[in-house]
Amino acid sequence: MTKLCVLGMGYIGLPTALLFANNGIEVVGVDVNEKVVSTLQQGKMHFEENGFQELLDSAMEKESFRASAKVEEADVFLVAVPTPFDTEFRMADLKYVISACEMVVPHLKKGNLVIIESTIPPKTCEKRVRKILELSGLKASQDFYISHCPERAIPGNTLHEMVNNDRVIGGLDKKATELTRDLYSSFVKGNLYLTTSTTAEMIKLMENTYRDVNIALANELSMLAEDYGINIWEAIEIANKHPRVNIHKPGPGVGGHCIAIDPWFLTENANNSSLITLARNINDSMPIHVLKKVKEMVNGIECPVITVFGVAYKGDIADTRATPALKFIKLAEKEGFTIKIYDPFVKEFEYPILSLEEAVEGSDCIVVLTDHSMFRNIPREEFFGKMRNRNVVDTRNVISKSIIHPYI
Ligand code: SAJ
Repeated sequence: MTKLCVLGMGYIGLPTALLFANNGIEVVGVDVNEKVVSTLQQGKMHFEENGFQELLDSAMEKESFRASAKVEEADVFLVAVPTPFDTEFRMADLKYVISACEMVVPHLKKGNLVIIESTIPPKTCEKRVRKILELSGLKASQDFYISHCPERAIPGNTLHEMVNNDRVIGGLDKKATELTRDLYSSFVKGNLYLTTSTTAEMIKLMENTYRDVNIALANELSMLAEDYGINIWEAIEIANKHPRVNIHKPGPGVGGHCIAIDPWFLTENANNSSLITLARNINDSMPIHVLKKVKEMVNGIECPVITVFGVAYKGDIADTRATPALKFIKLAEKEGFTIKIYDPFVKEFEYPILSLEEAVEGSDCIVVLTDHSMFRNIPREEFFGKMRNRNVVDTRNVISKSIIHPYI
């Protein structure tokens, strides 16, 4: 039986480890956070996502998964640690990837395969990862193998996408690519596309940059549409009937740990990247634009109270990482506005989360920042509750027109 050691028991590393463990691989899940390790050792998840607990239960039952604070000898090492964004230099911060690779070095043996799933700038496997692992005295592509297999699953539907999405596998050499393909074939039902490590690194960043640039375009079009006094949502819907047009959705900006960050990993080495940079700046500035609209709505009201609907970075999830709502709230506070928040999914946030009733009581404007589907079904009386002034700014087009008409 192949033995796999997964470094990083987070949103990606843990479900990946559990999928392997449920498909004939012996897995050790390693994390530097002792609390995470002890929670997993007790058979419990340290965060919530659909289907994860069941997968953990079944792997524990099969005795094919165990959590540990220490890396140990294995046939394959899989690195799935975060790659934070270095805000000062606008580049990828590889500290966790580097330290995970350093932890593998003392255990590396001939014939081992090391897979990096973490998102990394092009050439990282070839230059950085290889150099660290060769400190073991072994030679890459001769004694051991390195590949990149970027994750592509969307938060909120992780398990389904991990199993069913096509994947990209890029090795430093052909053998690394083939060994990685054979391993992932154990649970991936989608196609496995084989390429080089640098191409795989580039593909992952291109995918998220494509989305970011397209969202920026949608945001720019929505601001133009406001100037022309037209409904951008209707315009996009009709434009997208064209067989070769797919305009994305405008909104209050881009959040999450991927799309708002990954484009910078591409531009860190480029001289000629003005489009990607411009798109990032447009998306980052959207909370300022939303605040401008709110200010117009509450103009003339003394000490306005603003109710934020949704602080998750996107609909139907509890994740608030890099949410554009936070920037909006901070800017609105600077304006002297009182902020009340309603989010039926989010339990932990920098600001208190209120019930719907409390959040709308005394409010002068509801601003919808997240497209939670349940926002569509709130009855009109509960939606407005005891608001002081019935103003609504819906940045996501989620509130039914029959509710907010004729207020916007
Ligand atoms: N958003 C818009 N308009 C849109 C689409 C999204 O404003 O038309 C906003 C969302 O509200 C959210 C942000 O963009 O704030 C990102 O959301 P998302 O659903 O586009 O993506 P993520 O960050 O949850 O996951 C992405 C996915 N990448 C792509 O779809 C190309 C996922 O497949 C990746 O695995 C993930 O990044 C990752 O880890 O890289």
